[in-house]
Amino acid sequence: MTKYYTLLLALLVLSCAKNDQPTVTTLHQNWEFKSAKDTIWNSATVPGNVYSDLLAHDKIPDPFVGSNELNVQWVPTHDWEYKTTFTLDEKTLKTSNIELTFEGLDTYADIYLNDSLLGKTNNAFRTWTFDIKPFAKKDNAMYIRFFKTSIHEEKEAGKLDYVLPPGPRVFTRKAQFQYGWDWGPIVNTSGIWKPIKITSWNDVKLDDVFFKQESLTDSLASISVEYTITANKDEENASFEVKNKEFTHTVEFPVYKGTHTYATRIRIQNPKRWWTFNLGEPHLYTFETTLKQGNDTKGQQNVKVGLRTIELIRDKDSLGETFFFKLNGVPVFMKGANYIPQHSMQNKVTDAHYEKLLNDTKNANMNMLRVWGGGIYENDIFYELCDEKGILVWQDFMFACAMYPGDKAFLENVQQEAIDQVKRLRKHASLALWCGNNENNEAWHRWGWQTDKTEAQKKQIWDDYIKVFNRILPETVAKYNPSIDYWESSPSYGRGNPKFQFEGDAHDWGVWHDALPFERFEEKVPRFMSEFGFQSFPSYEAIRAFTGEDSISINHDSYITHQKHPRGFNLIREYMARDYPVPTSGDDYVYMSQLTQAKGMTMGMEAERRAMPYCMGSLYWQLNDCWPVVSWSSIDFMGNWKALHYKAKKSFEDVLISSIVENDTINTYIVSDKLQALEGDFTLTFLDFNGKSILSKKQKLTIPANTSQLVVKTALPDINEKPENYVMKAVFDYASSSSSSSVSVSTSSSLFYVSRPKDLKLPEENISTKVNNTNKGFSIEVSAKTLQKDVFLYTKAKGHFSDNFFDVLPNQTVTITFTTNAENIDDLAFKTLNNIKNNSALAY
Ligand code: BMA
Repeated sequence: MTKYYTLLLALLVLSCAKNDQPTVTTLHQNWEFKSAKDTIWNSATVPGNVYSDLLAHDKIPDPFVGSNELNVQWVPTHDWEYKTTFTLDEKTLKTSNIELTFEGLDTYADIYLNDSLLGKTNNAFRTWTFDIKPFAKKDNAMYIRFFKTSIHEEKEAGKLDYVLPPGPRVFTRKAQFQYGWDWGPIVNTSGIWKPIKITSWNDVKLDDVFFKQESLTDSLASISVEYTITANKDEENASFEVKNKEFTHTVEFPVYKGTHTYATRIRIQNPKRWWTFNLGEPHLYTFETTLKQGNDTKGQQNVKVGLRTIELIRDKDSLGETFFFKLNGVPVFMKGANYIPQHSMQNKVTDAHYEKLLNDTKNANMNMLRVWGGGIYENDIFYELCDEKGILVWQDFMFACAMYPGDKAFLENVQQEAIDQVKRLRKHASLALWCGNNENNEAWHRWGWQTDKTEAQKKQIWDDYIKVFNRILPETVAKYNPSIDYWESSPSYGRGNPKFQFEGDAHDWGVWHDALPFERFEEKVPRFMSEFGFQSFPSYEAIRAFTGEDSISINHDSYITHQKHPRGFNLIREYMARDYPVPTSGDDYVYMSQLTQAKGMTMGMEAERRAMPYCMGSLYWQLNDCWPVVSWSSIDFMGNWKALHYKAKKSFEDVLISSIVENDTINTYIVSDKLQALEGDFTLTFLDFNGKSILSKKQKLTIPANTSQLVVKTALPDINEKPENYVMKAVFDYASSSSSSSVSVSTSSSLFYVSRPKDLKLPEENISTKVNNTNKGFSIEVSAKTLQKDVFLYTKAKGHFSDNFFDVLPNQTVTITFTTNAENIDDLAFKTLNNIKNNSALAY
């Protein structure tokens, strides 16, 4: 009988349980926009920005095509107005709280609801929430006026008796690259660039949940679950539940009026750690958290949590100071690149773009990206995908190459921005470092910015720097995200200070900006290279996109805007001529520029990896583009891999065979990021270009875990052939020594040429290709009787080659897949270094 009543009671209680969570709706419909100087309203897309709205109505030409960028510069000289109408139903109007949240407004905006001024905004990186209960009606009208940034910038500049370098952008908290960069157009957007939400709720609301890892050992993880609640009044009883597959943890607690953060502790026995994908599994726990009052659910959030420790280790040593990351206690060499925004108009970046770019990152064996400080704090999806894929993130605060103001209003604004962003991003297992800024410190001390300033002005500017980067930002990180290290500025030293080689992180622009030979990368290896780069032309597709012409031109008018670096073309040519034939035709030249970039950059990556543990990071400049352009990127705006991305994939493999000629000797290294020792057979074969073996060596090797080791020395005279006539093939067949129960053998290999590519006596091109259909596109068999160097396959069909810019050894067949939706690739063509003729007289 008692059982029966208990069951009945339980059913009764359950049937009374109600879902009383806040109602959240987006406010993205019916928007219209116009210039404040205009009278006619046109439809607008929200989230969006004024450029994409103008484009949609053919009011501006596409700024990415030709030199149109120059013709759209009137846009930020106007104020822009946006408006919409919306209705609220009875139920919403009856709730005790109605809030309006803008996740991002770009930038200076006055917001009106039903003719009442709700508020003014001045920071595109902050979230703005307004209580709209007093203004809300059944039928509502919203109006936002965005003021041109120059109004504020001129006003603030006028308050100072000095000019803050490099110019007005320092006064406005928005993406700095939109004022123009040496790879990006001036597209100074304004508008509602992130979602708008209306949230209505009664009594209590669950605002936020943060799983703060307190301690982590192999046997136990202790986590403080911090949950933030807003309540209209003190409430007696509420409960907070944390649930996953293994357990349910519930706490009862009284709720206090206002917004407060409460905490409860959970423990996980034998926790599974989160690792980067190359060292383990990026394991994420999923928790369901629920706020209840009685039986009513007041809020619910599902949270993914990765358990790991990550530390930046800076220890003084005999040479300087270390700079490396320990993940779960293990020193990890960071391989990766610098990431910039994917589009000048952020609303055009879809989830699919994030997915593709981060897959491309992982596929190139990169375990870290640096989110560079001149762009944006990325959208949640970026970090969620990094968590899932096991890619670490070095996160800059959004300050770059500038000296910023230090007045009270600016500092308060920055403070709030930092709180918003740190609280949002601290939830991600991928987050490895907070860095104050990009190159501000370096710029102030070495870019001649102090010359026109008085002592008092210099003091003021530097004091203001200290306030932001040595006080506000590190204190915010220490308060809200104490488990993550803060680094004041990247780099610690630029190439102008000899210390760059011995301590901290380095941006070495000796190659490129100082036109030093690529060998510089081998001569001066720093502790952690956080930027180094070299430009190339993008894909034919990207070039066609901005020239509007089918033939591939390297001297079209549109390069006035699509090559932003004043000496860019000269530098590309100068370096090309050092190593490669300088071709006559545009399409050959583009191909050669990509090979030049890939050669120099991989020389850097491999020198840095060979130098581990002295050097523990190689992040090149730059992963991607924000428009079609000649730049330092390895993936162009259309998503095509340049030669660099294919070759970086190889140079970043966990087990790398890398060689260098020193004192007439080829020194061959094996660099292993694996956490187990490796054992196997190592073979070196020197082949002439017809396939004849000149010299061959074989030996057994054991490579300790996580190390770089010189394994073979080969004196050049012993090879008994001129270097322009042979290639060295190295193969390491290995098993990891701890995996004896299920021994799986892996192979690493590399090809190495002693001569510069232009000096090689390559045979004539003799490639044959065979194309077959597959279920995802095509497979292409590439065969040759003699050595074919840097074979580049291309077609107008949109798709991805599994490998490209590869060498085919004599009598070898290489099978490449081309993933595409295209029905045919009848136009498939190839280039090879073997048939490119030098024309050093080429003018462009
Ligand atoms: C680095 C970056 C960028 C710039 C790049 C190439 O210093 O931080 O500012 O685009 O150099 O010049």
